Amino acid sequence: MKWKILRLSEVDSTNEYAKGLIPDAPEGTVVVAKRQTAGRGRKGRSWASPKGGLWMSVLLKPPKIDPRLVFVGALAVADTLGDFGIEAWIKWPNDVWVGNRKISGVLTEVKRGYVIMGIGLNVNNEIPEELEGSATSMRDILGRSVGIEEVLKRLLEHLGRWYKTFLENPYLVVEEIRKRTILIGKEVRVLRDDNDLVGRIINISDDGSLLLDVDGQTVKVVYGDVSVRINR
Ligand code: BT5
Repeated sequence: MKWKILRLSEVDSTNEYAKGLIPDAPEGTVVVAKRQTAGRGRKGRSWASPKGGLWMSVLLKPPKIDPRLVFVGALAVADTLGDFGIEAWIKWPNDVWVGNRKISGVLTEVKRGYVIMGIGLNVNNEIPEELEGSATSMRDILGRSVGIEEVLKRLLEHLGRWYKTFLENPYLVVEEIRKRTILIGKEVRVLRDDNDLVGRIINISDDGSLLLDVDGQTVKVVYGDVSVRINR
């Protein structure tokens, strides 16, 4: 993939900005901002985006829209962290965690055949007080600041590689997600709009959905606006 990087010092949300570039911008356009004033997670949740973090969105134009594309972002982040000696795991469907703290989240949105893939990764930024205990950054883990340009470069390399794999065979991406989620076999609570589900994760199916054992019944949870909490 040939990336074309647009750099902004401040923006409301790189996803919104990238969306505004459709349909004129080519696939591979990357919007990076030093700071977001209205960074978003799923369902309008807010995403803390102070200076020092990596906040970016990438425009992709896959042959068809496939929710498993979000895994491509999560795998690329996990591999980037690995390059810096940080061992990360993926929490289905869109989070990257180090130990029991979230370090990154991926938000994919769709517009006119494009996928806007937003990635937020805590690099050297401060973690806001309300997220202390549940979030971490590369700097917190390594005990030193990290060159953000190096992080971006590696992330785009891994993203290009995983996207290529995805286009060739999306099952390989799901297979890798299975290996890197420590949730399989765990009791979880799946938070949904209508009703929560409590069960044990059996597996992630080939189509990317979560297979849950709820009182002996297999329930399929599709990628969407669900959050998974380990039920302790
Ligand atoms: C996500 O949503 O994890 C997707 C986050 C995507 C952010 C990127 S940054 C570039 C691009 N532009 C945007 O506007 N967004 C994308 P979700 O699964 O809904 O998780 C949101 C939850 O994560 C929040 O409710 C907080 O609990 C937590 N959170 C917020 N900011 C965080 C941070 N900086 N680090 C770790 N956790 C955070």
